[in-house]
Amino acid sequence: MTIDISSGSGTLDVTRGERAVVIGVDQQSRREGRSADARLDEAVGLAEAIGIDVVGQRTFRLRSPKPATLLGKGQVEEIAGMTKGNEAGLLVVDASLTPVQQKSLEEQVGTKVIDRTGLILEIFGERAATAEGRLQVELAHLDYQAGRLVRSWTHLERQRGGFGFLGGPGETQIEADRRLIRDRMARIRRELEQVKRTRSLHRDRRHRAPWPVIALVGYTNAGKSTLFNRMTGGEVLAENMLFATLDPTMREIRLPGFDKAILSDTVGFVSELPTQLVAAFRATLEEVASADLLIHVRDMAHPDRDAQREDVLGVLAQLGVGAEDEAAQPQIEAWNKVDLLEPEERDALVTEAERREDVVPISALSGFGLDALRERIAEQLHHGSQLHDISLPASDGGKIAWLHARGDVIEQRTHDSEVRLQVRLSPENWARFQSL
Ligand SMILES: Nc1nc2c(ncn2[C@@H]2O[C@H](COP(=O)(O)OP(=O)(O)OP(=O)(O)O)[C@@H](O)[C@H]2O)c(=O)[nH]1
Ligand SMILES: [Mg+2]
Repeated sequence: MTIDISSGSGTLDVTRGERAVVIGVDQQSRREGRSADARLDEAVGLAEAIGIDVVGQRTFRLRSPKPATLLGKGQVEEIAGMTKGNEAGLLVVDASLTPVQQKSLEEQVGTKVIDRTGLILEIFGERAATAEGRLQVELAHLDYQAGRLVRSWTHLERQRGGFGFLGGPGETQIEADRRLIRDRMARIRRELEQVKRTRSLHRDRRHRAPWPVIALVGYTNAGKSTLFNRMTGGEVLAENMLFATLDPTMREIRLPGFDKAILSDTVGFVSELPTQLVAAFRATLEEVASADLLIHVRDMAHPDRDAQREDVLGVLAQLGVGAEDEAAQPQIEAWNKVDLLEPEERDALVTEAERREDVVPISALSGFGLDALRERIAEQLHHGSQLHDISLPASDGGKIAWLHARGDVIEQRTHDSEVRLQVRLSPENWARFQSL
């Protein structure tokens, strides 16, 4: 793998229209509850999301992973036959490859090879549209490369027969590369800090208004942007393409009983999201963390809908907005795409949803269920919120700002050095306020 630190483009040199073979790896222990076919389809979808021309696809079953190539010898030969026969210049392996495995496969198959993490980084690198998004992707990418350098370095040491050998030419080069990467990462982190400061100014301004914020979350391609457009009259890109949305978008929506509310469309989640990206997108998903309500949009017509739900909850937990968190915001599940279901299954879901408070069956495409969803959102936002009379020293600007951010400040009066506020707060926020 070549490392081009100067360009800062954050790509692994995959070109649009490149002919590729996509390989699924069926390991019994991995990604439980998913069908191998749906998994392979998702990997093909990821490849197509950056314009790769998928000319062959197949899942290989793996009994025991081989350290050198992951797949067995015969399997690697078959794959080489597939890439040759299809004139493919790229092999996408839907698994996590060690640097050594990636390199050996490149040699034995005779094409470039990228793994799932590399593929997802490619997509994010191509899609990120805002300055912050681009910086975060680049950071994630450098982190990925740095990891690869460290590992190939220990590999080289092993080849040289232990740790006693210092100062070899290979090591010097790798050390130099690592320092370049570290420097560049430090610079990006500083730039990100700057961007974040600007953004939080914007957010403070927004939050000072007592409008509730609702964030759409969900697996990629679940229909978040379609729902967002339906509810806001907006024109966000909604496409049958994985990771169509990368940067969050906010817009005003109308809700019964509210002057105004803000809906936020966000990046979709995917299983085995590279850890570098979870860290990198935490900031982008601050919209989610600071929202008053989450709507988890689910594609109920997808065969792996339950495994996808687990993935989404897992990522939310990693972001610190998991359901286990006591102070977590309420969540509603929007059971989307019910128009695609057989009538019996649709009826069964509708019946189940009627019994539950936290679920609304919808079709973002046809508009079915959207009025019910609006009502449920309004109910949840009002649910249990109460008026509190709070007195604070006028010097406590932090807490006063917090109340404006989290609550609906009805009245605020200053007497000498004391500020009296009348604030409507949800029980969660009241508990949070008391522990400030
Ligand atoms: N049949 C049907 N298709 C839907 C429905 N909602 C969305 N879709 C389709 O699903 C695909 C994905 O929709 P998006 O709104 O882009 O999904 P997303 O969740 O924003 O996806 P990412 O931004 O990639 O995470 C599009 O082809 C939509 O037309 C629905 O209720 N029924
Ligand atoms: Mg979207």
